Amino acid sequence: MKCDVLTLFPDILTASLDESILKRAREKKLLDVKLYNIRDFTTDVHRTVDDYPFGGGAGMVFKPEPIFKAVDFLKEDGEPRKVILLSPQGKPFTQSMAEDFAREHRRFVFICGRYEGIDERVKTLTDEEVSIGDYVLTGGELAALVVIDAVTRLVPGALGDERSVEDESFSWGLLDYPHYTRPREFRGLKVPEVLLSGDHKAIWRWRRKQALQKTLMMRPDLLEHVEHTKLDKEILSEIEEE
Ligand code: 9D3
Repeated sequence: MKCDVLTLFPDILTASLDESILKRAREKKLLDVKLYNIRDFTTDVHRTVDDYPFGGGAGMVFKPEPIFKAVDFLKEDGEPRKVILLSPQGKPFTQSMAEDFAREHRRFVFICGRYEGIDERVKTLTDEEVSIGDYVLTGGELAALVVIDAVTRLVPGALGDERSVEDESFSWGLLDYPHYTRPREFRGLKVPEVLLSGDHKAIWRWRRKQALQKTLMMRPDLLEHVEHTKLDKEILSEIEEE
């Protein structure tokens, strides 16, 4: 996957790209991220990227010209790409969008907004407008990083252990079950006996029950999309009785 990121603050992304899974994916050439400072695409002596809003009001608006120049420059090589604008008005990013991005697209341009907004005409350059959730950030950089992170770990070979992707809470459609490692007892807190039993069927059932319980408590909305097996229904009625 190749990502070009257009931003006024490229340094916000560098530390994350230089650690852990993203770093390794880059070393393995599974991920190639290029950061471009939008200010480098200005043409005036003051390197202006914002201006007052037509119609009045508080705050500044991101000017269209430097963003158009940057996107034109990136498109010079003629390779197909998906242009994504990160914005609070965008479609909420989900795991299923991450899966679509990982499957369908080799190459992305992320445009990170700042200020109160971005000149609306920039949207004629974009294929998608994406938000990462209903809270207010200071700009699109962290959102771009979230999308790059979530998509990269779905690229085959990016995770050391390929099983990890499949095993996850979201592929179950449920929240994860609790995890324990050594020691068996820590500050008086014991690891549940069943996990030490070696009884794999009992362990599987315990984990499924914990996942169902946790999901019912924290995210009942997720359960609407889960198809329950006969065993699930049995576990759920057990939970109801408790
Ligand atoms: C009151 C108007 N505000 C919109 C909610 C103005 C505004 C606030 C923050 C405009 C832009 C921003 C900066 N945020 C992003 O660029 C952003 C974002 C976000 O704030 N939340 C979730 N996802 C995203 S993606 C880009």
